This record gives sequence, C-alpha cells and structure tokens, in this order.
Amino acid sequence: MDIAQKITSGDTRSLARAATWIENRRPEAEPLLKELFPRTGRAMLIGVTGSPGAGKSTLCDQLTRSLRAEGKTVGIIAVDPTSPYTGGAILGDRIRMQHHHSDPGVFIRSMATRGWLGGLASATTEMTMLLDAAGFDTVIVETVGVGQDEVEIARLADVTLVVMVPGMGDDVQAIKAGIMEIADVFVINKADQPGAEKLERELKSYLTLSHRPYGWSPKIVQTVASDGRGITELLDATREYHARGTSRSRAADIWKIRLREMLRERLLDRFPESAFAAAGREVADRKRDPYSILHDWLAANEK
Ligand SMILES: Nc1nc2c(ncn2[C@@H]2O[C@H](COP(=O)(O)OP(=O)(O)OP(=O)(O)O)[C@@H](O)[C@H]2O)c(=O)[nH]1
Ligand SMILES: [Mg+2]
Repeated sequence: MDIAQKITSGDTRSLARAATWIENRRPEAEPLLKELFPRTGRAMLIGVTGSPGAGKSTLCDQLTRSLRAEGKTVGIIAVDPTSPYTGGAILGDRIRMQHHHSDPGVFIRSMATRGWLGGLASATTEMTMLLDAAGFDTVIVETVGVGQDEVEIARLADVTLVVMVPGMGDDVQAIKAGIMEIADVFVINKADQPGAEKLERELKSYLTLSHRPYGWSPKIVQTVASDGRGITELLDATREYHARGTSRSRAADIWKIRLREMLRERLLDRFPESAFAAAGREVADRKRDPYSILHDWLAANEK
C-alpha cells in the first residue's frame, strides 16, 4: 500500500507523516496531494478565528464533542502565529483537547508559524485537503485573527466563525474590518460575562450597514464555551450556512486567488535569493536596468 492508500484507509501514522511533509514544505507533499485531490471536497471546513484568548480552542473542543456524539469524525488544525514549536499556547491547546487524544475519530495538529516567511495560507489549505481526503467529516481550522495571513486562512473555510468577547474592548470598531467581513456566523463567547447583549446590539447595527457577500446576513450566537452553553445553536447556525450551498461559488473564488498565489510561489521558487541580491546591486549601481533583468529571467524560464 502506498502512503495515499494508507491515509485514506485511516492510518494515523501515515497521516501524521504527510502532515509533517506539508508543514516542512517537503517535495514529497505535492505528488501525494495530487493523488489525494479526487478524494477531497467532502468534509465541511469550519474556520474559527478571533482575538487571542477569546475561547476559540475551548469552542473547537466543544464543537468536537457535539460532532463526536453524533458519530462524526473531526480533524482540527490549530494555526498558531505566535508560539514557537514548544510554546505555551500550543501546549494549552493540547491540554484543552487532551480528552480527545485517545479517540481515533479526532485528529489534532498544531502548526506553529513563528519564523514563517509566507506560504502559511498554502500550508493550511494543504493540511485541510489532507484531512478532508483522509475522510474526516468535519475539519476545523483555528487561527488568531490578527493579520492578513489569518484572514486568508479563514477565507479557505466553507463556514467561518468569528469569535468575539463582551466587555474586553473587543467591540465592533476594534475588530479588524477584514475579519468582520469574512464572518458567516458571529460567536459572542464568554456570554457569562457582562456586556453580551450590548455587543449583540452593536453587531446587529453593524450588520444592517454592511454589505455582505453571497446574500447572507450572519447569525449571531451567544456561547459559554467553558460549560457548553450555546454549542447546539452554534452548530445549527454553522450547518444552516453550509446547507445554503454557497460554499462552491466561494470555493471557486478562493481557488482563483490560491492559483494566483501558487503560480507566484512557483515562479519565485525558481530564483534563488542570491539572484535577487545580485540583481538588486546591479540595478542600484546602474549597471543594468530592471527591465532587461526581468526580461532575461522570464526568457530563461521559458526554456
Ligand atoms: N468565563 C468564560 N471563560 C471562558 C469561556 N470560554 C473559554 N474561556 C476561558 O478563556 C481562556 C482562553 O480560552 P481558549 O479556548 O484558550 O482561547 P483561545 O481563543 O483559543 O486562545 P488563543 O488560542 O491563545 O488565542 C481559558 O481560560 C478558557 O477556559 C467562556 O465562555 N466563559
Ligand atoms: Mg487557542
């Protein structure tokens, strides 16, 4: 059996190995993903994003419990832009999710991203493809919604949940516009704390003013992830959005963007950093003009 067959037949060790290939940008990943591609497109991809500490991991854990209770399998990718590989936040995620550890129906993977120079959205997309092909019914991607990269990542999901918290200056104005726009469902977590109703009112008035793509006005769900309150409603709202079937037109939009990025990455990969350094000096010294350099590079690539 080759590794693709092992992965689709549920071999967790092969799955973990392939995940490492993707994370380390190993050349083995591409032929594998190419082989697995026909098996993708079945899982429901849920993106969970929001401020640090908003309760995203706790929510993912609760969603996983509910889905497991229905007999659904779940793959979780925790993208962590701040921690080194052995960092506390990842450890925190692991601890919060550890009661799923012995469950073969749950696969959890943390991707630490400190020091990455890009390609984060690519690697995350590939990771979701891998888990999708491996047969997980639901794949959840948790990211901290702080930068453009995270917006990109959240955009790859079929359904994006944006998690907010009342009374933490986490009001509508303070949240990055990019994040507000990608929300399919707003989660007001920590609704056990004061200010949840106020935040919901603010969100509602924001939504009446904003233009939403794909003709959907996002649902707002209040949750207390730490005790499981609101999780059923959250799962219902998530499924309701998914059932509308806009995922496919959104997927087409996303792949259009992704293909551009992939082409750019491919092209850039053909030129070593040293080539840019040398050419940069030549241009600065007025030895060559930038246009002829580009012309030569592109001509050399056509061969
Ligand atoms: N009071 C209250 N605390 C909560 C709730 N949900 C989560 N917490 C707590 O909030 C803290 C942060 O929760 P996490 O799930 O780690 O939050 P996160 O958004 O994943 O955090 P990062 O991944 O570090 O950005 C933990 O101590 C949780 O127990 C809630 O609904 N109410
Ligand atoms: Mg977390």
